[in-house]
Amino acid sequence: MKREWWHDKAAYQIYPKSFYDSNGDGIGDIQGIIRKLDYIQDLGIDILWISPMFQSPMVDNGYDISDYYAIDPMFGTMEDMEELIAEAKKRKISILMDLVVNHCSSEHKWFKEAMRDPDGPYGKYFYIVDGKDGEVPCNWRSYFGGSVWEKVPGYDNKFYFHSFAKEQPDLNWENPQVREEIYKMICWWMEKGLGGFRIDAIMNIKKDLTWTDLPADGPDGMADVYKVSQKVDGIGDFLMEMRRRCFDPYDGLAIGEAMFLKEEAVKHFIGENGYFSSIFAFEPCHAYRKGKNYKDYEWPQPFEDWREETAKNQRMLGDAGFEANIIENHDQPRGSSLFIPEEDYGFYSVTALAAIIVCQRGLPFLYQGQEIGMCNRKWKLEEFNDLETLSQYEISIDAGMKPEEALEICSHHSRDNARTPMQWTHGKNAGFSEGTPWMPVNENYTKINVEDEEKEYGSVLNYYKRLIRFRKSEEYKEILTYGSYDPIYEDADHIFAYERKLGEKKLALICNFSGQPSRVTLETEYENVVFVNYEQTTMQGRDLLLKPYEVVVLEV
Ligand code: TEU
Ligand code: CA
Repeated sequence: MKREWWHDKAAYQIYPKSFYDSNGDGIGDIQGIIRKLDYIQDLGIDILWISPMFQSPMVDNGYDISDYYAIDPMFGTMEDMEELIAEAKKRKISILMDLVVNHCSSEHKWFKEAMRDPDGPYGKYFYIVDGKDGEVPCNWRSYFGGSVWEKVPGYDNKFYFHSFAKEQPDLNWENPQVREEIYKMICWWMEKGLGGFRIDAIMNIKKDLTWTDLPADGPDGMADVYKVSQKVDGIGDFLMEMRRRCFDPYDGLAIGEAMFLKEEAVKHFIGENGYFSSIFAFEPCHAYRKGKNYKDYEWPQPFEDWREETAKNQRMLGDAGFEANIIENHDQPRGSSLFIPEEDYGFYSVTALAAIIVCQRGLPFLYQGQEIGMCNRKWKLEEFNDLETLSQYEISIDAGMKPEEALEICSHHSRDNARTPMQWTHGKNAGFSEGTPWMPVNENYTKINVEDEEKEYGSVLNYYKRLIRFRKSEEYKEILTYGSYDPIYEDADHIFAYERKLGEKKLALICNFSGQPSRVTLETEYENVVFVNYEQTTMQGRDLLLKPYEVVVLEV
C-alpha cells in the first residue's frame, strides 16, 4: 500500500461555536481556536477538522453556506483564518475545513438569482421542477422532515428541491458549471494551505431525476429521500473528478461523510484510487440506529451489534485503505453516554471505550470534549436549539408518545448534547466564555473539565494523552497503523477483543466492556503487557481475570 502523510496521525474535530469564545459574545471563534492550539498539540493531535465557519445565516449552524469565500463574522475574519492555518502549521497540525456542497444556503447569491429568474442560468444551478397542477412533483420527505419540495415564490407550479431544510437548496451537480464553481472554490482554499476537507452529506449529490413517487413509509404519505438519493448510480464520476481536480494536486486529505456503502463499493470509495482518502466508520458507531427516527433508536448502544459491525467494517476494508474511526461527532449523543450502559460511568469505562477505538486500524478521530469524558445533559424542551431535534420531537409525538417520553428520547439522542460548550475550567461558564454561552453548559463541568484533569495523573484527559502517545510511539506506530485487524473471542460475553499483526509482531487488545468482572482464557502466550487502564493486570495460569471495564494490550 502506498504510504500517505496522514496514515499514522491522530485527528480531532472542532465544533467552533462551542469550542472557545475569545471575545465574550458567547460564541466560540477562530481566535479561540488559536489560543487552544497548544492544548491540541499537547494532546497529540496532527489533524484538525473544523465544522463550517463560512458566511451563513446559521439555520443549520453553518451547514447552510451563503458565501464559500467568506468567514462568518461570528467566527472572525479571513485574516484570522489565515493566522489559524499558519499557527497550526507551526505546530505541525493540518487543518481540514468542512465542504458543504450538496447544498448551499437559500441566502446564497446563486439561489437568490435562481428565484428571481428560475428559467435563467442560475435556475440550472439548482433542481427547479414543475409540479403536478400546483402539487409537489413527488412524495419524498427531507432529512429534517416535511417535503423535499418548496414552491418557487411567485410561481404556482414550480418547485425547488432540498434534501435537508428548505433553507438548504440542493446544488445541481449535473450542471458542469456548478461543478466548475465548486472545484474552483476548493482549490482556492487548498491554495491557502489547508490540509484538506471533510466532505459533508456527499452521498446525496446524485439524484434520481425521474422524481418518481415512492410507497409511503409514514402517515404523512411521504417516503424518506435517502432511500433514493443514496442508491443512484453514477456518483463515482463526480467524486473522481473532484478528487483529481481538487485534492490530488495538493496531496490533500479528503474524508467523506459516506454512509450505507455496500461491500463491493467500499474499494471504490477509499484508498489509493478511491474517491476519497478516507471515510468515517459510521456503521459501528450507528449500530443503535434501528430505524430512521430517534424513536426507533436503541439506548444505549447494543454491545454485540457494535462489536459485530466493527468486525464487519474492518474486514470490508481489508487492504483497501483506512476508515476514520469515531465514537461521536456533532450529529449524535456523547459517546460515553451512548456506549456505556452504566448510569454512573467513570474513569474505567470511558478509558476502555477510548482504547478500543484508538487502537483499531484506521485514523483515530476524536470529537471535542471526548478526551475529557464529556457526556449528555438533561434537557428541557425549550432548551433545544437543533432543528433535527425539534422535528424528531414532533415525529415522536405524532407516533403517539407521551410528551415526557418524547422528551426523554430527544434528551438521549439530540445533536445538542454534542454542541454544549467545551468544559475548560471549573469556573464561570466552564471557562468557555466571559459572556452568556449560546448553548447551556453541561452542569457537570465542576467535575469534568480540562483544568482539573490536566493536574491529575489518573484523569481521562491524561489517559487519552498516553493512549495517543502509545499509538504514535516509535515502537508501536507501525503495527498500530499498518497491522491487520482480526477480532478474537467474538463469542465471549461483553468482551471486545482484537489482534493487530504485522510481520512477526503481534498485539492483542482485550477489554471487558461490562460492569461485572470477567475471565478470558488466552489462546496465545503473550510476553508483555504494553497498555492498560488499571494499575494491575491479574493472570491465573492462562486465565486473564478482568475487572469491570478493564482493558489490556498484550504483546507477543
Ligand atoms: O449530515 C448529513 C446527514 O446525513 C444527517 O442526516 C446526519 O446523518 C444526521 O444529522 C444525524 O443525526 C451533515 C452534517 O454533519 C449535519 O450536521 C448537517 O445538518 C447536514 O449534513 C446538512 O448539511
Ligand atoms: Ca466569540
